[in-house]
Amino acid sequence: MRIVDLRSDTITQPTPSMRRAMADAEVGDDVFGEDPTVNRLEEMAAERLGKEAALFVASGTMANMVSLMSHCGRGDEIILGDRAHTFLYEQGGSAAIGGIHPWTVPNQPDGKLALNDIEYAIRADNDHFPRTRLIVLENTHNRCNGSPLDAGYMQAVGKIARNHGLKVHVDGARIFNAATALGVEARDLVSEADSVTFCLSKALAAPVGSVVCGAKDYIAKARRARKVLGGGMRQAGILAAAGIVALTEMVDRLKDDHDNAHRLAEVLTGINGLSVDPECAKTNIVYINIENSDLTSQVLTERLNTEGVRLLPTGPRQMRAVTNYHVTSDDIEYALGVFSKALML
Ligand code: TLP
Repeated sequence: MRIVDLRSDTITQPTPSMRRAMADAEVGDDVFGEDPTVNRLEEMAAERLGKEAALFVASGTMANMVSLMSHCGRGDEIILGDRAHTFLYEQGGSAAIGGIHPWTVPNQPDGKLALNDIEYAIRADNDHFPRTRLIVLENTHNRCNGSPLDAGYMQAVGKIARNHGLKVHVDGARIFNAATALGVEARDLVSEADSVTFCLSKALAAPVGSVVCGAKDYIAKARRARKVLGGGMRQAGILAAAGIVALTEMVDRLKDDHDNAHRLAEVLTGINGLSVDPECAKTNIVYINIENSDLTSQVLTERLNTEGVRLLPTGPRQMRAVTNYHVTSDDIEYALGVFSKALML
């Protein structure tokens, strides 16, 4: 059966060139700092994001955890969006593991935090309060239609942070999607950020891994945090080799994923019983709402799945489609046909 897997871009399999690079990778013990392939990936990543140094870690969740632990001590507070991945989907690790208190402010539909909401959330120096240390942004914003946050906004948040002696962390799991959609370099989006993480294992199709980028002394702290979380990997060059291919060969093709997402949104919005805002499909993520109250996302995704089209239910009447490396424009047309059929049942 034809499969069109739109559940996530995390489902992507390593490309043939990644598999070759992994097989041939020169490796060493990375906890000793002796893995040449990991070192090369870290240098490349730092350069791409305009930072001094970088650290290869196991996952996006670990990248965020390590970053937060390196900025904050126990009892410190972070300001982040109420739809942030770090808040919703990382087991509350910042509090559970780092002792870090989250203050959430509402994410706007485009993934931004209103600047006056950020200002309002910054604590005064008072014995009753935790100490505000960090503002966390997500770019692109997964739960807000995969929206890219533009450089002007990122700079405005950076300015607030500097005025109050705070740091800025960017969960840039899909920062290259943001840069592609906005027609800028990824480094231009994070020039004001003290740390930025990005995922190799999502839209860039590597099998494993994320990278934390920042100043040299910050990355030295992050290396310690990674170790205590059990993330010191040894001959990790096998994985980093795929990451190098991800950075060199997979960034330029992201526009195809965005075009496919836009096409999907554009046609689905015209189908009776569904609502999608094609204006919101700026990167590779599309949220589809079911307007017909008798139909649940569980039932509709099961119907689609019987014809090989896989989506993720994200609410009782909401589903998510994420275009990715394995999905062609032809697959999108096929998926659209399956949607029409499934809604007629
Ligand atoms: N997102 C996954 C799921 O967890 C929802 C997905 O399929 O989109 N930051 C952002 C913005 C993410 O979207 C994700 C993963 C992470 C961090 C965590 O990355 P991993 O899964 O590598 O720990």
